[in-house]
Amino acid sequence: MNPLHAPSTDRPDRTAQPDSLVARAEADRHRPRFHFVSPAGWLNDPNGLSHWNGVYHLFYQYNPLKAVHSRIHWGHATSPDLVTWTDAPVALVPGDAADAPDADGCWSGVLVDDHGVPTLVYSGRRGDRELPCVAVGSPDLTEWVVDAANPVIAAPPAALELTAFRDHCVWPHPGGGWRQLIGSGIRGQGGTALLYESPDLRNWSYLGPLIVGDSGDRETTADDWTGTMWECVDLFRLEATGADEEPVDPDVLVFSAWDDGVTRHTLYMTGRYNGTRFERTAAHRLDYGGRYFYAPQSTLDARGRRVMFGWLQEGRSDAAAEMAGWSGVMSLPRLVTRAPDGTLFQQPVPELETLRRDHVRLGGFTLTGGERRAGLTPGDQVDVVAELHLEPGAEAELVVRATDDGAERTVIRFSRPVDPHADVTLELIRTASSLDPTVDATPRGGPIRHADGRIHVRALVDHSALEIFANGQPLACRVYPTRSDANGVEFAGIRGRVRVHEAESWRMADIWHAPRRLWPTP
Ligand code: DQQ
Repeated sequence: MNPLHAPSTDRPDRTAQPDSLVARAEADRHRPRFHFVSPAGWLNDPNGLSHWNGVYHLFYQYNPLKAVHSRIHWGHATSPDLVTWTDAPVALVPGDAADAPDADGCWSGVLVDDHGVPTLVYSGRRGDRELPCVAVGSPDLTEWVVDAANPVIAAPPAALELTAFRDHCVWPHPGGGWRQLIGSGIRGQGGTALLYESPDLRNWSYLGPLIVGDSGDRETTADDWTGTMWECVDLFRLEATGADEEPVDPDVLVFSAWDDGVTRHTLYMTGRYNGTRFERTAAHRLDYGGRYFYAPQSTLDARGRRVMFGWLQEGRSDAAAEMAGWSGVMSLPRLVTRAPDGTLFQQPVPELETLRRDHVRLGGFTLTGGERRAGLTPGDQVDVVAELHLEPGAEAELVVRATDDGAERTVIRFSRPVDPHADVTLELIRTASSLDPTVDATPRGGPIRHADGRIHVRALVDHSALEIFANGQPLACRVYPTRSDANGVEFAGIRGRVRVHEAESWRMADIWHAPRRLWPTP
């Protein structure tokens, strides 16, 4: 049937797939209830993120057959509000014919509005090669037909020795036509984003590398190492909030640093896109969870907000995920703005507050070394917000998913150095998060900007998914407590004096109510 392989609703095997995989996934206590997850099977990157005719569309890398990364499809869900989601039919299915350009998978890509025609640009995988492909959608975005001319770029630029060539960022060029970035890496140099132009999304001319990283400028173990290939490049303009003048570095280039099959972490550069090159000002870590917030994609919604999702990878073994029947969590949608220092400021979209239930508020209190304070909503599905003030030299913890005896506890620690001008350090300590010795317990963390030791912290706990925001700096991670009573939430003073001005918490409501299908119908 290829190269024009049919829209997903006509494929013969889809209803035959046992929805018992869904039942298995739903039975897993580690499965989040207010984050987006696939019906079952495997989920990785967000794709095609868009706000189309007032509806948010989230596509994602999906294997409905098994919780393993293999023969990837594009799952699809819609939302009126970024909170609740309705499954839509699987959008892209790997081509049937052995020589189809996407016979071995429909890898990551984007959705663009081609003069009213919804159009996907994605990486078709065949063998161990990925090449750009295009698919055109019905007006309601539920049916997709791949282009007869796929792949629309026959090969990577011949003059370059590349480590990989995949993932797309596509935007309309102000002068007409389109521009595209494809993630790549130049052997012996570093990651890169290759720039192309096209009049029609089908015929592309190579313009050159937008910017090339230097994989030799850091230890390969550094948490800001730029890797040997950049996956899922995302270029967008973000004006400084409230600034009168245009900033010198209005543009942001997000990429996921990859190395020889290993997903390392996500970074971003601030700078200026001048039409052919990206003039970089600075580079930063996007999320202190490292690989736990990977391959993000963002879109501008109708309200002019930059909304971003990322993939929260698993922290348990492949075998454990496969046994559970599902793998991969989509992050909560984040609003991305600029902090006054030019770095990104990230916070969950305010719409998520509609899920809050059973409010508990603790008035101000002071913690000194050794003191503990409980009283917030316990649970494996909670939203906790606190305003802390750490004096120089002080250290305090917010502990979540804790058993009464402390056998399991996940510790979010803030330490302020004695030097009052130094950053506060955020650490996520997972050594006691789980009694299961096979789950990842490596530490995560990073520096937090602050004014006089003030930290606004928000921790969203959703079973195995944990997202922390401290003064707009995020840390996403995964935890797998084994005990059903690992629900406690408390503050602990470690040293010095810490004032908690206010602390609040809520139980978060489920977003999933109706049974889900591996192959959703319209
Ligand atoms: N995941 C996709 C690729 C991308 C990677 C494959 C990033 O397109 O480079 O599922 O996680």
